[in-house]
This record gives sequence, C-alpha cells and structure tokens, in this order.
Amino acid sequence: MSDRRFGWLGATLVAVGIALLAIGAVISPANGGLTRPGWGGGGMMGGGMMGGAGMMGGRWAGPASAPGPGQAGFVAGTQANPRVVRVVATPQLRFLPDSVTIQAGETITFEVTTMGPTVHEFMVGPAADVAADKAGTPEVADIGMMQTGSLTYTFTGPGPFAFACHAPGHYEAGMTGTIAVQ
Ligand SMILES: [Cu+2]
Repeated sequence: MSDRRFGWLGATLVAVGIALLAIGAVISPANGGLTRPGWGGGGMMGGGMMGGAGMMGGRWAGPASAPGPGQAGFVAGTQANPRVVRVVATPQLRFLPDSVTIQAGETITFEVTTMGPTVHEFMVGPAADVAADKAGTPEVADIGMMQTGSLTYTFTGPGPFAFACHAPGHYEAGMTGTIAVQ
C-alpha cells in the first residue's frame, strides 16, 4: 500500500516536474521575446533623448553650435574660418551655455541671441578685463529681443578668458560665462 502510494506520488512528482519543465520552456522563449522589444524600446528612448537634446539646442539658438573640442566633427576655428558658437542670453540674466570649451589659439564667432524682452550685451576677452568692464574689451552692445549679435574673437595665450553682460545690474546678478581652454 505504501509502495503504491510512493509510486503514485513519484508519478505525480514526475508529471509535475515535466509540467514545470514544459511551462519553463514556454516561459523562457516568451521572456526572450519580451526582452527583445524591451531592448528595442531602449534604443528608441536613446534616440528620443538625443532628439530632445537637439530640440533643446534649437529652442536656445536655432541651429546648433559647431562641434567643440572632443566632439565628433570638431574643426578648430581659424581667423579665416572661425568656429561658430551660439549663446542665448535669457531674461533670467544668464547665458546658455555659460561655459564654452575652446582649443588654445582658436578663433570663435559668438552668435549671441537675446530671448525675452531684456536687452543684453556680450563682452569676451581676458577674464580680468571682462570682470572690470575695461574699455576696449571686445563687446556687442544692445542685443534686443530675438536679435543676434555676432562677435569674433581669437583666444591668444593661456587665459583665463571669460564672457559677460554689463547691462546695468546684469553682471552683478551673475550674467557671466567661462571659457575652458583645452
Ligand atoms: Cu544681460
């Protein structure tokens, strides 16, 4: 009797085991199938994020800046062929971006666009001169709403360099940016 019970039990366990194996075999490919669309979704998310960043860049300054040092497609700006860096001046008295990376000796054309009703200036040069609003430091004044001021500057020497807006109160409010020389 006990033998028979064990026999039944064994048979049942084997049957359950086979059933589990069968279910496992069915689940495994199903998971594999689900994984692949997941990965595909990840790839799509990556593309979407990149697209978003591009759109953000567009919202700031229209066309994106030329690639900078360390970025694919970087070509150092020269006096004959300056590299274009687009900067937006915001109503919050900030520059976007507020840090621009250059290669030593590069010539950069800054295209500075004012977003919002506040009028801005754009001054660039040696950091001490920019901080002091020193006369003769290269500058574009009175960039009004949705206007773009253009300023070409050659970064000779090691720096430090900076840019700033000296419209009344703006520099004091923090409307400055740094130049990182690579
Ligand atoms: Cu300003």
